Amino acid sequence: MADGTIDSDGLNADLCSDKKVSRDRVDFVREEYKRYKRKKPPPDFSEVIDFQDPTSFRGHVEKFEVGGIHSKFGLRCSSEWRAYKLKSCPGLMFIVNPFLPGGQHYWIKRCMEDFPRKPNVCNLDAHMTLDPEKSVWEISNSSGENRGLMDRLRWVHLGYHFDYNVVDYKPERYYDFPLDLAGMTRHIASTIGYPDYSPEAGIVNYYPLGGTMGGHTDHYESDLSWPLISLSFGQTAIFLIGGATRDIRPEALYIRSGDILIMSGQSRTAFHAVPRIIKVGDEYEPPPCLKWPNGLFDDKTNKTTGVNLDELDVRDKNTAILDKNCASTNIVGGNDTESNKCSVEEFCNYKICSESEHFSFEANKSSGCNKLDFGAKSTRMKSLNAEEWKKFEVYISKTRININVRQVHEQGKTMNSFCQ
Ligand SMILES: O=C(O)CCC(=O)C(=O)O
Repeated sequence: MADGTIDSDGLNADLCSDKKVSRDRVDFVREEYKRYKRKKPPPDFSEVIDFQDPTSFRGHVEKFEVGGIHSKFGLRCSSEWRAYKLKSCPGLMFIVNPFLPGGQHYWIKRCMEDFPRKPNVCNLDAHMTLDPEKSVWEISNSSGENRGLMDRLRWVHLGYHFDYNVVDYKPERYYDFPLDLAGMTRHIASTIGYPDYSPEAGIVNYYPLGGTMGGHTDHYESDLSWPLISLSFGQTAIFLIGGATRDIRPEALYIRSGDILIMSGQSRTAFHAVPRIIKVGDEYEPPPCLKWPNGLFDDKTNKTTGVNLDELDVRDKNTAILDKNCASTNIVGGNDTESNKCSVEEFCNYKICSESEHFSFEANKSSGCNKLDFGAKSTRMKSLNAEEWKKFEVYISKTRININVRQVHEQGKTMNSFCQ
């Protein structure tokens, strides 16, 4: 997380941590940040690396293969991921939207309806006392004086909370890390070579269209050898990634809805920033991959018309576009025939949540830990249907959501091991 959190309307000033660059050295992080933030005249975007068009940036990016035969947590089978490294920044990995149709909808709903609620701490706590029984989303949709509050939400902490006042994590402020998010980020980490990853701390950033995040490094975790996993949904960002010091000129990348960025190795402590959010599509429209009918199908198959969504067999349709070797996850407690027949709405509710419950079972089994339970509360959600999605769609058509997940402690000293 940045010491300077999202800067857009004065709610969170950019307190950009490390501006101490000696006079004779140029602060390229700041220079590039200002360049890409500029409104008039707008910057030239031709140098912004686009992982959707890797051939045009061949000198900068390099494809790498990831193994794996399971499609889990709303993600495609990992052997199908379009995964890249950035040559200038060792350890930085970029996965172009690996979400299955419907997967992004699930995580967006989680970020809007579920994560911004007590006991999680958010930026609004500094300004008001939030109803502990309601999420910010619920308050925002009610008729009271705080109607529209969601537009002022900038960040929410998950799991191990960071305290900006003392600029450190506080062990007494550890709440259950969301089980499903833990499962998904463990799955991602293990796919890229970190099978023992323990997601402990998360920050969900909510960027309005004018939102930015100043240049910073994330170095407060006591063990920096674990990757930072960053998931983005909604509007597109320009993301800057530099090096260990501000006098290394950062490269600019596009991060679009569904993209996953991983900072590991040297890149884990590299300077980075978000100077600009770019509106995609028409005014009240989300990015195409988040429109309800489009979001449920693969654009290659383009089977978006004339299909009864309720009867769609998600797994069959998806396997049609997946590699033949790609097995569907075994769902604990569900018989396979039944899981094959889940409807689109149930995809979120049933598949991802069942996988989370399985994960919780495995996590607890291995740690023998029941007290903190590693976020083992059931995450089963109410059904998400097209009608309900419309409410989320309005918000995501003017917002970028970023979930940033970290392991804080070295292995064996994770929060799991504190619960005796
Ligand atoms: O929004 C992003 O992509 C980056 C967020 C970030 O750098 C942070 O939370 O520290």
